Amino acid sequence: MRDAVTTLIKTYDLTGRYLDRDAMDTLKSFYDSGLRRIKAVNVINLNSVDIVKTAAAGMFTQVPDLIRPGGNAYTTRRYATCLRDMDYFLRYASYAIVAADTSILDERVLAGLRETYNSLGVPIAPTVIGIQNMKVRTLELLGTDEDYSFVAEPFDYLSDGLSERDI
Ligand SMILES: CCC1=C(C)/C(=C/C2=NC(=C\c3[nH]c(/C=C4\NC(=O)[C@H](C)[C@H]4CC)c(C)c3CCC(=O)O)/C(CCC(=O)O)=C2C)NC1=O
Repeated sequence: MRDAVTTLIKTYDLTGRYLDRDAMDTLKSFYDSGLRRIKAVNVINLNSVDIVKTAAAGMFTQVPDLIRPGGNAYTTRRYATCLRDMDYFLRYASYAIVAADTSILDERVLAGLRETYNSLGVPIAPTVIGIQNMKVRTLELLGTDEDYSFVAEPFDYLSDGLSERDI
């Protein structure tokens, strides 16, 4: 797993360059947003149950067939597994937020997930709705006093990675 600084250094090291003005801008923005990243993750930690529950409730309202007989989240076991998956997405999103880097999502979450979901009949589109609902709820809890726009990134990255849309 990498963070914004190691990713940057790796890029420059590959071509044997000193860090230039662009690199300095990237580093500055990483350090400037550091405290806000920690605050955002703290809010996620304190409200993880709320975020997962609210997002799931929205998802099941938007796609009610999921919890009807024949739906993939029907039965207590599958319902609980669905919420567990959402909790995984949220926890790894919080790691990506402190790292300001999405590589951990490729390595620990997205690798092979689409194939697993396809083989188990877990529908991707509603899962993406659930992930987006978590983003919305997290941003709502954070409020607008400070710039928390970076919070969207890991949720969008997970959504795009699952959908295999171009990112
Ligand atoms: C940390 C990285 C990680 C991830 C992401 C992960 C996901 C993951 N979700 C699974 C199952 C599942 N995932 C879901 C999820 C859903 N069904 C729906 O209808 C909803 C749309 C959705 C919730 C949003 C369900 C219901 C299952 C069980 C499917 C089954 O066993 O039939 C499985 C199969 C094994 C198991 O049941 O545990 C994996 C590996 N495991 C991991 O280790």
